Amino acid sequence: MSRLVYILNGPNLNLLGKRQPQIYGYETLADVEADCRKLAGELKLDIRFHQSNREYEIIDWVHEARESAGAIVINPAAFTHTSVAILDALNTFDGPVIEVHISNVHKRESFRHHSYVSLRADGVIAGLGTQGYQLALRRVAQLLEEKKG
Ligand code: CA2
Repeated sequence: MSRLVYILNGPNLNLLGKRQPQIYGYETLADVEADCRKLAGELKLDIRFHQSNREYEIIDWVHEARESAGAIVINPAAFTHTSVAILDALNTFDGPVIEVHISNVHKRESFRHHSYVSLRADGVIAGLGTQGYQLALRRVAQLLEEKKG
């Protein structure tokens, strides 16, 4: 099983740390990527870290992951609540999928309470801030170990 993990981020997450810190905190997406790279090194995982404001790019990365990756960590951002297309793409991926939300979506507007991606995700992390990405990576490392047997 490949130890490559795709970490995918949806629309507006490029603004992380620059707006609405009361909801999303002060870390930028570059900080999150650096933290993930450091932890991935410790866990002996390789990562591809991407962000896009375009749904089709996220779908294309999921297709790429099908060819080479062992797991996907995804914060689909607003596409969480709207995208059957991302759900369909994730359903073609065989390895573990962990869904991450920085904020506690269940404490927010009701339209954030439903996630299409959760219909595929093996685990969901919400409301733990940007630390959620690292917790997701730790879980993925464990699941990949278990699969190795
Ligand atoms: O809590 C999360 O991680 C979300 O996925 C973030 C999405 C939101 O639509 C989801 O309901 C929950 C929004 C991402 C926007 O990111 C920003 C970051 C900083 C400033 C403005 C937007």
